[in-house]
Amino acid sequence: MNLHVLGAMPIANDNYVAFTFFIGTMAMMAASVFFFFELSNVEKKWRTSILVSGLITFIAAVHYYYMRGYNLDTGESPTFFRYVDWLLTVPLMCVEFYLITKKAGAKVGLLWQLIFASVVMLVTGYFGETIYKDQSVLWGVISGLAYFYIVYLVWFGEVAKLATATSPAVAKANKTLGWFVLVGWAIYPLGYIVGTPGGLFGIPATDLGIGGLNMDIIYNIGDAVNKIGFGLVIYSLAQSEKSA
Ligand SMILES: *C/C=C(C)/C=C/C=C(C)/C=C/C1=C(C)CCCC1(C)C
Repeated sequence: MNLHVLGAMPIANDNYVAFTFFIGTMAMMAASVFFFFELSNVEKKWRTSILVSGLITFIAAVHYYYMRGYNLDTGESPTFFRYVDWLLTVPLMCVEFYLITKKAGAKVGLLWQLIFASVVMLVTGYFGETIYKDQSVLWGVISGLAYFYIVYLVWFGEVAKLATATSPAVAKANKTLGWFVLVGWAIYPLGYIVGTPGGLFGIPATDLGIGGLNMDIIYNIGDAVNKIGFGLVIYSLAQSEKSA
């Protein structure tokens, strides 16, 4: 594979997919610089959380750089890079939940539960998008179950309980992160429905009236909203507790 990773190839005016990969790269890079520089601007107890926010967007920036080149070169979805990126960044988002609730006694076991559910969610989604395309509905449903388990933990389970026990500011931040998981992460199954032949439980995306949308554009929007948004919630939590 000979990728245009240096980006010598121009983006055609009407190539919206390539454009969102380009903007995605820039947005992730800018967000990483922001989080890394702000490390010195937050209290010590928040530094690891802000560092993880920066790592999430930095890992995404590197993957977006490659995905952008791959997509320009082949015109195809960079599914492999996409899932490698998610497999690294989504568990790091789980680490964020663990870090903010650690003070109230979050155990490493809870972190592993979150990470395990996220890996199941992503690996089954990868199966449905690549190896077992014909059974994309089945794999999408299994992935969805793991997704709802994460939603449950954050909204009603151990994470929610610990967040309430930590401090009002952490409880509030956990609520906001919970909305990101419930609404922001729901963007991804939409991309999956649009991009896999099974559609929604066998209804093709075209019949749902969303067939004209592009899977990569939807995933790219999801990543920008969720990776940068997550980091900013953690950042404002750190700022709100600055003088406390
Ligand atoms: C930074 C990347 C993030 C936050 C990625 C999140 C990805 C998901 C929540 C994906 C979920 C999926 C389903 C719930 C069902 C269909 C298959 C997936 C993997 C797209």
